[in-house]
Amino acid sequence: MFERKNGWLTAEVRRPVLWRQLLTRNVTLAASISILVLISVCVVFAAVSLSTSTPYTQNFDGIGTAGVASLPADWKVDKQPTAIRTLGNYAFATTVTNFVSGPNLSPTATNGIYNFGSGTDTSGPDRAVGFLSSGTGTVSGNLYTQLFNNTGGTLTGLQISYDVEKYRNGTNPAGFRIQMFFSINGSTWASAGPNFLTTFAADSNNNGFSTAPGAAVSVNSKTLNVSVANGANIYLAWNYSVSSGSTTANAQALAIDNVSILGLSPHAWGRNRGRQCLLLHSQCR
Ligand SMILES: [Ca+2]
Ligand SMILES: [Ca+2]
Repeated sequence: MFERKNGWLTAEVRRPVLWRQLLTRNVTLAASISILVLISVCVVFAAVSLSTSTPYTQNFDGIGTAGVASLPADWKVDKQPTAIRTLGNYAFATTVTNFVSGPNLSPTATNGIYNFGSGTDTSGPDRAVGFLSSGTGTVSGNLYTQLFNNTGGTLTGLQISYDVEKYRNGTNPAGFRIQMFFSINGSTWASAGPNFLTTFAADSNNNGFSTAPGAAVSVNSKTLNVSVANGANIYLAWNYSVSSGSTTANAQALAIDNVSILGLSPHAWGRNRGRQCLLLHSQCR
């Protein structure tokens, strides 16, 4: 029987009840915190993990041959209807392409985001993600990726390689280009500079290529000097657009393929002529 005085539990009975209530509250709180931490970790790790020893690589060959193809994890795309040479926001970008093509891209092809196949068949295994402008649409196309530094130390830069592939000629006199950008938040972007600019001069027609791509230009092991704290994100974006001016008709179709990204750290050791050396300081042991 409970001992009650004027309807209240006595101190002897209330104490264990209070302890039980406190214990239950603490267990609930701890569980809530654990779930929050787990969600936070999942959010933070929803990005490509960088390494200072093994480059992250992406060849897009896993996206398949559908027109509406899902991009690899942590990659996004968008197209700007009116904003030339302009990037969007990673958070609001989409994860799928619009069309499939490859060889023989038509002079009257629809503007948009393309899943391109190389070779003589649009369903070939070597895929690339690219864009085609028209006079009135996809005046910018952007391919984005979100990266995460969990190397345990601050990165002083990224060593980046990729190929820019051309899937259609274009007579636009300004030519088209891919310029890479970077961002710490996915919405405010800075140009990665001339080392990450790939331009194509105007062509004499708007034809595709019987064997695609008709041209490919490599950006090979270029260093992007950017400090990335341990635990921080860094975003990259490849912007496709007319090189200058505001006329976007008669566009060249360009795509990105074979991306490689390595984190650079002053404390990363590598081998040089058989010796262990600090990569950024030429200090060997
Ligand atoms: Ca390719
Ligand atoms: Ca590929």
